[in-house]
Amino acid sequence: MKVYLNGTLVDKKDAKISVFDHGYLYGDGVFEGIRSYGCLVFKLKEHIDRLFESAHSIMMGMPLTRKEMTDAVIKTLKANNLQDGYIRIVVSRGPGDLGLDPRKCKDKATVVIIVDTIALYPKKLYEKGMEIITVPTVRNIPEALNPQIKSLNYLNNILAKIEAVNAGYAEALMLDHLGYVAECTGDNIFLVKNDELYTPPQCMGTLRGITREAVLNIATKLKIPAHEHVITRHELYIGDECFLTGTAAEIVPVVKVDGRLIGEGKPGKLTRKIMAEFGKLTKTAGIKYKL
Ligand code: PXG
Repeated sequence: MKVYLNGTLVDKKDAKISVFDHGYLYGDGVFEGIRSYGCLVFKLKEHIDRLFESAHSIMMGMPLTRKEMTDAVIKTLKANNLQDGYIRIVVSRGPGDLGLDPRKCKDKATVVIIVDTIALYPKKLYEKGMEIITVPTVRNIPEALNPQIKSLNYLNNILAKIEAVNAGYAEALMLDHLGYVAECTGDNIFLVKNDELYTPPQCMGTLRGITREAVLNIATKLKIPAHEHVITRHELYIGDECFLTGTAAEIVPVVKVDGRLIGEGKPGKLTRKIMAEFGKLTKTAGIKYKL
C-alpha cells in the first residue's frame, strides 16, 4: 500500500510522522473520510470544501490548494490501483514543541492521504436494520468545539461509542446539550413520520454531513417533504422509520431505539427507496479517474 505523505507516495511502512506533530499531541488538525465507487470519488469537491472550511476555522494554513488536494487524492487512488475505496485525508498542524501554541509549529501542516477498503457493518445489518441506544455523553456544544469542524479530536464521539459498545450496541445516539437528538458517533440521523423526512438542523450540534445533504437532495427529487427540525427522543420512538447516513456507513436502517421498535421493526419503505436512489447517485455524483 502506498500512502501520500507531504507530497510523496511512500510505502505504508515508511509513512511516519513526528511524535511532536500537534495532531498527535493535541488532536490539532482536521480530516475527511471519502469513498470512491467504480473509479468515481463521491462528492469529492464537497469533501475538499469541508476540509478547507474546517482548517480555516482552526486557523491552520493549508500547504496545498483545493485543486492540488483533489489531484493528490486521485494520485493516491491510482497508485494503489483502487476502484472502490475509502479515502482518509488527515491534515495536522505539524511538529511543534510541548505547548499548545500552534505558532510553535514552524513547518507546514502535515498532509496524509490513506486509501483502503472499508466495510463498516456486515451486509445483514443493512437488510435487518440496526438497534441503537442513547448514551450519557452529549455531543460537543457548538460554543466549545463546533461539531461542524471535522477535527482530529474525536474523543467526544469515541466516549459515546464506548458507552454504546459497553451496553451491547453497535452505535450510539448522541443528544445535544439541550437534550435533543443530535447524531450518532459517525453518522447523521433521519426520522420518517407520515411519509415526511426529519433531521436535526446543523446548528444544533451535528456535522454538516455530505451523505445527509445527498439524502435531502434525493428527497427533493422524489418529492418527499423534508424538514430540518429539532427532534426529541419521543418523536424518534414514535417515528415510522429511522435511518443513519454517513460516508463510511452509507445509509443504515434503524429498527430499534432504546428498546422501542421503530414502526414495524424492519427497514421502512421510504428508507429502502432512498437507499436505492443513493446507490444510483454514487455512480454519477463525483470526480472520475482512470486506473
Ligand atoms: N457525523 C459525524 C460526527 C461524523 O464524523 C458524519 C456525521 C457523516 O458525515 P458524511 O459527510 O460522511 O456523510 C460523520 C462522518 C467511521 C467514521 O469510522 C465516520 C465518519 C468520519 C470518520 C470515521 O465510522 N463520519
